[in-house]
Amino acid sequence: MSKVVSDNVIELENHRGADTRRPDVSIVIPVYNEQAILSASLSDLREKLQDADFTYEIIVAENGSTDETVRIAREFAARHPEIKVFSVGEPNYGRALKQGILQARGDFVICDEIDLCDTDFYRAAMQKMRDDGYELVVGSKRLSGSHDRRPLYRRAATQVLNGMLRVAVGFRGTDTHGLKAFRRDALLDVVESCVVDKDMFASEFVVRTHRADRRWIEIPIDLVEKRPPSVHLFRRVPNVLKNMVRLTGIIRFGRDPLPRK
Ligand SMILES: Nc1nc2c(ncn2[C@@H]2O[C@H](COP(=O)(O)OP(=O)(O)O)[C@@H](O)[C@H]2O)c(=O)[nH]1
Ligand SMILES: [Mg+2]
Repeated sequence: MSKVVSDNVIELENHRGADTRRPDVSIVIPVYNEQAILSASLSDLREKLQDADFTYEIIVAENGSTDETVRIAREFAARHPEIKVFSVGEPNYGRALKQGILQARGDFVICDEIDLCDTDFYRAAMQKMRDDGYELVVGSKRLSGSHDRRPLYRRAATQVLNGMLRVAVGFRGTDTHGLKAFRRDALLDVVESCVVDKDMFASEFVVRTHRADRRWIEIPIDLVEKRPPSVHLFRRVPNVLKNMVRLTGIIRFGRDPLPRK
């Protein structure tokens, strides 16, 4: 089992394995009940990264799966030292992503999803960070030049979320979920300052980066998912709304209107 060192720090299962050099890039992938595609996706990703001009680790950030995900991930990590796995607690996308980022050792962090594994984004984002000095690169589904192949109701949901974020916390971009890449040193303080979890952590991170006037940019992506989402959109709505209220209170008024007990 992974060892929980403190609330935000988890010791990864094979962090102390053979591969002790710090990689250029840490790829953080939250996973939940992904037994159907996990092994094939990780194999495919390793293959696509064979000619990358950076070294990397892949951090599989699991929580709450009830299927074979954890066993498959551990077996994979046992065979490949650049793959790390941790698995702690209840299903919570934002918490897994944040913990994965806090464990990352690379100069750059790329946040991906197991149904995407978009290495074209990695290359484009690395160029923006290394050559043009950007600190955060968001892969946006909503820019001109992007292709969003999801069903209409999910594209509409992204627009509704963006609209709420614009009104509530002054969001200035076109997307907060999904693919992101950033310079770890430059944005670790922003990650640490985030307070909401689940689906809204990713939005809070992007919004706080904008508000802190860091160097950010959005680039278009071609979004092709390997399968529909594991948790239905409508089941996520109550938490998104609750965390939107919390985020608004904290960012605009410096106070959590729904403090946790
Ligand atoms: N650790 C963790 N990962 C999750 C959870 N829910 C979704 N994920 C992962 O987050 C990524 C995106 O999830 P997906 O179901 O495709 O939802 P989408 O972002 O709306 O497309 C995938 O890699 C999922 O396995 C969760 O509760 N915990
Ligand atoms: Mg998806």
